[in-house]
Amino acid sequence: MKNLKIAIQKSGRLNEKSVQLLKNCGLDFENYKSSLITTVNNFNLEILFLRDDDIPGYVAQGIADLGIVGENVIDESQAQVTYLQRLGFGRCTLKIAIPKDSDVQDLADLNGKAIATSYPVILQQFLNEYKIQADIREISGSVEIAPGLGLSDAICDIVSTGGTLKSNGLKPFADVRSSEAILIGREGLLENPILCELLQRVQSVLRAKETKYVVLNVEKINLPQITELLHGVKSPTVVPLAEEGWVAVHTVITEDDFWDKINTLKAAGAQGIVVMPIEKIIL
Ligand code: PRT
Ligand code: ZN
Repeated sequence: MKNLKIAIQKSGRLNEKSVQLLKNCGLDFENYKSSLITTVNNFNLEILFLRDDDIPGYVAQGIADLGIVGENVIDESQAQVTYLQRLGFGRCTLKIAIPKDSDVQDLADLNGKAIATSYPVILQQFLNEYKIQADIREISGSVEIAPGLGLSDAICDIVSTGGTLKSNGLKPFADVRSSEAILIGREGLLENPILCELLQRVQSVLRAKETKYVVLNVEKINLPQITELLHGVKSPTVVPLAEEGWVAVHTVITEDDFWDKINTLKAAGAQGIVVMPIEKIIL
């Protein structure tokens, strides 16, 4: 069968997690920083290492079959690609930010103002939506310094912690769109058996990331209460301990209500709680 090609970022914020995701899917490959392409030894896949901006276009043109890239970059490129899977990393928000002492108070105040950005397409769509006429100044990097240099009244840029804004005397003003890394594919690829296998593996890795394997000890008399609390998980495994009257309970807990559940389990008599990461969950 013909190999598929997946494009991932060569270096930058998405590189490490993209490589890690593919490795967690059981793919064996050398991550040579100097090469642009590598072949996976145990799967019908080649990996292309590209600048993130090039990935949507490569996938839309069919030069790569798949890609891992931020939604912000996909939208800005306007490339026609299929969203296959949200990946849960590279989370950030494209925001409009203004100098701390700016007179801009609501969106309408942006009328007639200059906004510096590397995302002119997305910003224009946002301004159109709110019927704002502003002057978009496209710059390719270090957007945060534009107001300080007198190049613009505001900026529109990616924010994650907000530290960069703060250190440049800016404050967030409006959210334009949120973004995370996405697995994209070229159109018409969905039936491909290599993709189906890869998607299944990616999803099992993501599912595992949201869950933890928990082992706890409990006195037998408290067991009904503990199993009741674990309602929602397929019946937990219960193993007798050497100490008379005690058992170990093995179960899986989801990340979102993790601490609540641990605390109620403790209150119900759970002791010696051990929490372990799960590598994969195959349904
Ligand atoms: O070289 P190449 O073109 O491939 O990479 P790049 O330099 O264009 O992109 P890169 O590696 O910086 O980011 C890749 C993707 O990561 C982006 O397209 C986003 O989808 C996502 N991402 C997540 C971020 C951030 N968080 C982020 N914080 N991209 C950029 N930033 C920058 C932002 O531009 C600003 O300069 O970080 C700064 C703000 O960070 P905070 O934490 O100070 O708010
Ligand atoms: Zn880039």
